[in-house]
Amino acid sequence: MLYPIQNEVRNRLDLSGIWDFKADPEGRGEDEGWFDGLEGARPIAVPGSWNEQYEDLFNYLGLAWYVRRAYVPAGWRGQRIFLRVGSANYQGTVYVNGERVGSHEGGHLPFAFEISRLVRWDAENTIAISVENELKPTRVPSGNMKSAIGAFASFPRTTFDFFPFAGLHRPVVLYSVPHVAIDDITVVTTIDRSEGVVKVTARLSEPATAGGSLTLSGGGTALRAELAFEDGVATAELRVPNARLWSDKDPYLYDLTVQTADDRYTLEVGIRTIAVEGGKILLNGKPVQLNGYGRHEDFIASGKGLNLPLMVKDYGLMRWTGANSYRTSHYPYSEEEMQLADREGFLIIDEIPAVSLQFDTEENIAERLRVSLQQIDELVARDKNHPSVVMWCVANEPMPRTLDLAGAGDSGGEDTGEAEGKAMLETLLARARELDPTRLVTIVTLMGGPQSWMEQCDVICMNRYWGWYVLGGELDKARASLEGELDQVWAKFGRPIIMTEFGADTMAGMHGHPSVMWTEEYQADFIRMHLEAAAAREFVAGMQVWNFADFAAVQSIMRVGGLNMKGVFTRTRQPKMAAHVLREFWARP
Ligand code: GCB
Repeated sequence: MLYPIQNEVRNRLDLSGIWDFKADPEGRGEDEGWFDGLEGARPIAVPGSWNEQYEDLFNYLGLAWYVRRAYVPAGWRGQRIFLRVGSANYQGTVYVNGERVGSHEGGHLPFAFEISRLVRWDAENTIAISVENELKPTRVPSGNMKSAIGAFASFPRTTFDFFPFAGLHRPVVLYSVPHVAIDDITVVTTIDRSEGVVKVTARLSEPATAGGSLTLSGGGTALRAELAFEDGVATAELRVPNARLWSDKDPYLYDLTVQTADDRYTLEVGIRTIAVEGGKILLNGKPVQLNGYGRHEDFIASGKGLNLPLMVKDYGLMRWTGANSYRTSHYPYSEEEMQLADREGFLIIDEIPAVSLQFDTEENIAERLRVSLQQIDELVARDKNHPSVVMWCVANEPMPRTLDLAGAGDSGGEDTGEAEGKAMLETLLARARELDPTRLVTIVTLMGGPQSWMEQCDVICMNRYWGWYVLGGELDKARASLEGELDQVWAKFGRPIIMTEFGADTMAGMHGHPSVMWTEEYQADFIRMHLEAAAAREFVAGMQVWNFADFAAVQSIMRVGGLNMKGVFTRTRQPKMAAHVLREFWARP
């Protein structure tokens, strides 16, 4: 799943822009041939969520159609042509010139179909994509669960705390490659004293025997190795003397080019290692702290749609607070985000959309396992070459049937689903580790959840809300509970701990002296308390505040105006007092 690029042998045409759009609540489109064009269509922006573009579509999660026409440039003739969708949430189906080409499920990862035989060279081509985002118990993440009925029910009925935005959220691109193309590249870097070792495996689109070359350039270095493809696969190793290592402080990138007789692909490569030793995470053999945020792809009008100016601005704001890290809570972010993270030196915990996994019936669990494994496969395939990605996260807050919030470590004899949960979660961790033994793997755990679910994690990632959902308003007691729990978990596992979430809803502009819940003062005190508790513990390897910015959640009595207000910044990116506290801790000269 190489990112489509433009060079002298590859082409790329971005179809972002205004498309025709029509909702299809009765599912008539396929029978009525909507893929040929939409009657009574309205204009819609791609990328973007439909929910934020039209008021009547705000809560619409059913089927909808996107259509546009495009020429394929004549210069692409003789090459293989693909249509690639960056993200269609949740299920996308592609039609070209009236023919159904294929479908993809899972809302946050790219998919591409070859359309060479369908392309018209002498006329415009009609490209249609239907997208459907129904909430279902078997999907990942799940919705419309029976258990969600009751006082804490939300609308729409998600199992997760963010708005289920729908649509084409990332660019749709046409691209072309030579007949025998470079299909995949895997880069693994290690360090041998002052040398950087770059091991590359390249795969062709055919099991051919062929020659090729590999070059690495940057910082005055230019290295070359021969590639001998057998059965379409070749490997080579380059040793970079006095390598300039990639890190959060110096995110140096080399250019790596794979060249074959017909094709050429260049990607940016950072030489770095990531490991764990005792209570420390080691980047290039040296301890590093992952300070930053849990985030969301979320903004007014664009919804979950790729928003490049916002992305650049957010990196600037994160840096301004001194952050060097974030988690792609709770789904894979755009490829453009990952590229920027490589460039800007952010350390990423890369997460699949397995948020709030529940362990109810055997059939549901089996289906969610299948989808989650698919998402791990696709995520690792997409992101494996990004130096910024240091850890795979295979689940956020899997849910036992009952919670042990007092932390007593027992559930009073009730069946919490611990065994089923453990089996599924360990299968997910094992898959990520098998696909990529060079990175760390983790599960982000829920307050009061079974500790046995952490056993196979390289890093213990904990979401904790001492002082908010538990002991709200009592920060002194909250601190004692937090410290007690951190010390207990460290004593038990002896592994680095990252607090992947801690936060307090805060209404920007609301003040209190003394500070009370929802005021800016309370959030500032809450965050200070957590950072102090962490600073006193060497085994705490990272602190990620929930959340970077206020974001759209679902409607419930917990979410004022449908927003989760735990942002350090407002949804329009103005700092709350807490931002200055973070600067004090993280951005000190
Ligand atoms: C959590 C979830 C996150 C929620 C957050 C909250 O534990 O992982 O998705 O938004 O709590 O604010 O309640």
